[in-house]
Amino acid sequence: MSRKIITIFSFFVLLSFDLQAEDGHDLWLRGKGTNSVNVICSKKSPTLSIAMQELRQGWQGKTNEKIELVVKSDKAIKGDGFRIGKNRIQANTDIGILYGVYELMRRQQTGENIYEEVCNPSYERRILNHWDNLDGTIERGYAGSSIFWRKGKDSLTVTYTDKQLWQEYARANASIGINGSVLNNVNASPAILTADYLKKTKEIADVLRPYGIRTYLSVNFASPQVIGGLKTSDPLNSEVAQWWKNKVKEIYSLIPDFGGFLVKANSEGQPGPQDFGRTHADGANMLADALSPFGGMVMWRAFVYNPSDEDRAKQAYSEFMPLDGQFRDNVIIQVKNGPIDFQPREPFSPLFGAMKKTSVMPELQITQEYLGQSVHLVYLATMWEEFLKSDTYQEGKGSTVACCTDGSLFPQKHTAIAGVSNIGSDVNWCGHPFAQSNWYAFGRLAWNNSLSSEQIADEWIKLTFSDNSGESEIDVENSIYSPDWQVNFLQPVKQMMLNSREAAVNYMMPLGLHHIFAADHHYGPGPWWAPTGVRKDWTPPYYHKADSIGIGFDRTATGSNAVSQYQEPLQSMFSNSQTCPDIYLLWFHHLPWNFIMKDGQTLWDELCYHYDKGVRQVREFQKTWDQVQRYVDSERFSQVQTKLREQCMNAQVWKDACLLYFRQFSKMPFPNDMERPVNNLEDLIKKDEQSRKIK
Ligand code: GCV
Repeated sequence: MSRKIITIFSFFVLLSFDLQAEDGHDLWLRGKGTNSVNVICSKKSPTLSIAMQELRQGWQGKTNEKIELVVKSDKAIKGDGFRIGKNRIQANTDIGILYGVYELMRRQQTGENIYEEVCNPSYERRILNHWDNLDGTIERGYAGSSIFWRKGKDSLTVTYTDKQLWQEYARANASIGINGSVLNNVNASPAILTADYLKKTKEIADVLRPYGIRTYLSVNFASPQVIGGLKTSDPLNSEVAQWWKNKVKEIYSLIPDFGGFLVKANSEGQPGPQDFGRTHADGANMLADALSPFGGMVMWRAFVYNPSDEDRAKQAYSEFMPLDGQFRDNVIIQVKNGPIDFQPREPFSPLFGAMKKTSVMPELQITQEYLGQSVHLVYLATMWEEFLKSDTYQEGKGSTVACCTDGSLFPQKHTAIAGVSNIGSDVNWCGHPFAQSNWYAFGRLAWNNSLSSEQIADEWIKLTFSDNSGESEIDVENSIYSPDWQVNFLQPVKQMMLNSREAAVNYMMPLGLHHIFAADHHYGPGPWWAPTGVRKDWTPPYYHKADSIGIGFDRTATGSNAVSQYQEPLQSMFSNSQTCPDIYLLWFHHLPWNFIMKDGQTLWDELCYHYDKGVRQVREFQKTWDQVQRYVDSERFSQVQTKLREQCMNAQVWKDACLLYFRQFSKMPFPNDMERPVNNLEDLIKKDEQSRKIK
């Protein structure tokens, strides 16, 4: 029987039998080899053994084909990059070979062309930040508990099962090019630097190493006092500096390839150099000096803001710009994508491209703290693509955030990108089957920051949902998926993913609104929440500023003047309500309810239509998903179906809560053709208060 006939036959078999249930644990690495392969490699190492094993167990090329793995330097290949061809992978490093193997296998499975090509990474360091606490909880984690730490007397033991899970974790990361893991929360317990925890860190590092993953730790700036018994943690005190040097030496004696420290200092109650009258540069440089003899890095976060009169969106820039050029070479400033805090949409942080004499790295949030957590289907690559392609204009047109951070525009000593992980102990790692796509997309963009969100979604769907082990959908000879599968599954699911972030923006906070979440949990709406005694910059009215005149935060020269932190022509474009893009309108402007938008609608009507559209978009996602049922195993199908139902109810609550609340100020009617709210504002407020009491 020819392959094509088998494919068609299998397709009908597929229609009549349920696909095998899948728990999602295998992520995008479900492909099984169908053919044998002859792998030749003259060098030996643990990493190369993994590369050979991966090829043998996953080969989907022609049977008995020969493939050569060659570790040999080549000027065209940078860092851990590789040269890929049908029968040969060449790299400067062993890990480069492993990356090449994963690339080759991905292409075999997705039917992408394989021709001779050099693939180099956009960033030297591609890092996951785990906000895992040492008691096993995860700050902003929605997929179970930590895979590294746990509570109680067993917290420091390491079992065979632990090691197996860490290995699976490492493999998944390596398959998408991630090469670093920060193992603990940025709100760091000083205990992480005690001997027992360092011993456990070494055990983790030993498992991650063959997969090319370096281990990093978040550190608490007050550690010299808390665990070292010193009277101060002043970075300019010689005893303090010596304490850190000794600690770093101890770490490297256990973990020779240790990556370095991540530091949250003088932010949200964390200690830092300013507690001793010193600057962020003083603090970062002291740690950098301790790490530098061993090749370690300091990733110093710019997420700083205080309850002052200055607009929160301006504070990181005000704090860090004057320090540009004062940091050691092995310090890199880690900046969140937007100036506030991982909102569904923010303009890029003005620090990107502005700090020209300092290495700067983007921090993205993979875990969906503000995007429906593990309930809402929101594919984040579209947001990250928008961010990376944002033009800062810092060196003229085309100075995108990507170029400003990957070393192509400024001679950054180091380049890096971080993503706050969405991984936990849940069997499918991420809680929502589609949240896996965000982990995947982060890795792919960190490797190649010019990839499109569409291409990444395409790859991910093929790897995650096709039944390629049974040849039922792939014509192996031509590596092409059946037209039916492409038209009726791949296309609609991809479209749903690509629309999902904009849908969330629509039903949560359209037109540049931001941070109108219910307090603490950041899940549902809470535009009303402003109890007395709470920091103003932690309450939604600080951000939406709705009143009888209008809505939005005036960040033009008549307001906080945050626009002045952007380069021209952005400054002028954002300042003028006629030229400011609609997506950022209420981020930069406080506008009257009857302000006329570019499409001729009033601002109030436009707001209503956006909320309404968001709800309708999720209803469409439900229909799309129901229509693809026959292509998905029942376990994952019903999981997603149930979550979409909840997302739809949540979207309705978002719309009703925000519109009913804002209408108290606008006093304008809902547009005639808009679906009416189905909830009462008083009930929604009461429910929100009750949920806080239960907590
Ligand atoms: C780890 C936000 C989150 C906090 C987080 C903080 C940060 O404020 O809500 O949970 O703390 O960002 O990035 O440091």
